[in-house]
Amino acid sequence: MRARVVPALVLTLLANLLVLGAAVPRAYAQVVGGFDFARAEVSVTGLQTPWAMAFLPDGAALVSERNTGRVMRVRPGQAAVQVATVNGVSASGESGLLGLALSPSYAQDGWVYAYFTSTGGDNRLVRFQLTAPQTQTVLLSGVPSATIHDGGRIAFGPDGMLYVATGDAGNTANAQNLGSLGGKILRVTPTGGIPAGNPFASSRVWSYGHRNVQGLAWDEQGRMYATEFGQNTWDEVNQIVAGGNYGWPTCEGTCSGGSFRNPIVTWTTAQASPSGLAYANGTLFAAALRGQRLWAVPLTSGGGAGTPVAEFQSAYGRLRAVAAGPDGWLWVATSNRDGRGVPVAQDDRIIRVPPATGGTDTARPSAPGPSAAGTTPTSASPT
Ligand SMILES: [Ca+2]
Repeated sequence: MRARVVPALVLTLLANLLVLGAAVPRAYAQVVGGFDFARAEVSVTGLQTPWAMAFLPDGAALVSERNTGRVMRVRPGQAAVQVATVNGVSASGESGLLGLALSPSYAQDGWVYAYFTSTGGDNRLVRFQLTAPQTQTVLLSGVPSATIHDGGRIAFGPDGMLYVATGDAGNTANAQNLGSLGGKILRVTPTGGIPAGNPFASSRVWSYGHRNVQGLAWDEQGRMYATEFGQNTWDEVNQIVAGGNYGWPTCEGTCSGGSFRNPIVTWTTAQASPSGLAYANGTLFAAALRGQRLWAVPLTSGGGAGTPVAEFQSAYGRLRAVAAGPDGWLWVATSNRDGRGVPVAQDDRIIRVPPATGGTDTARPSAPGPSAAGTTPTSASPT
């Protein structure tokens, strides 16, 4: 009797699944990580290689432009306004004006932090206030620079310290050299000093063995994550711990038997080449350059990764930055004018994705149009 009932049940279930599958609207399938990708909007256009976004108390975003050295203020549906220029930016290849962050107490102190490749031949960190934007104080200098692998993301952690992602600057030996600031994630005080609690004595180094880190994010439990570009094979998302050695240049991707920390996610460099990273709703969002997509990575309760889901695949071209906005929307910036993309007239753009539960927005009816897919690699290891 059971033997007959079970197949019948299975058939009924299968039939229901087929019907459901046919009835499920496309929009439903595009709700990922709490955001409704079917309702994404192009909110800002006409930027020149935006690299980082940081939100002001009034909801506008400051955006760094890599090649111009400009800091722009943007609001959805409005033209971008230049509010500062970072002094002494040297932009070449992947280098230039990169990371941007606001003080956690911005409303009181007004500090804007920027990380850039300088005409002095290093990568450095400065801060300034928008009321006197040309008065810029160098907080940290001497980070190795090159036309490739400059890292560049900066972000304040939940501990109030500033984290600075660097790259090996094309010299792989920097990554394992604790005396070099290259190939590291650094942790510094809001004035660039060495905070209490760093893992190595008298050092700004928080983690090492990195090739090129351009994305930093923290989950609700304060766990830290970073994206990292692989060389030819494996890109990585790592959970970052104090003093951790993430393997480069000995290990790319996952390696067994060593003392290195393995990534929680790997992708081929064609699938990803991940730059910016954001966290929202139990999910990491990684902006992929060469992969031309936004990866959503669900996190497990233990801080590991579930199965990543790709959104925006080839819809907007190369993606550089992603941030969870104070408006509840997910903000994503393109990088189609960086010399490796195929820009459309509106580029570069910021696309916003509304939260899945509501977020009716009437101000910006702009319809996103897919851009031309494909890139023209200009270096041996393009990202
Ligand atoms: Ca690694």
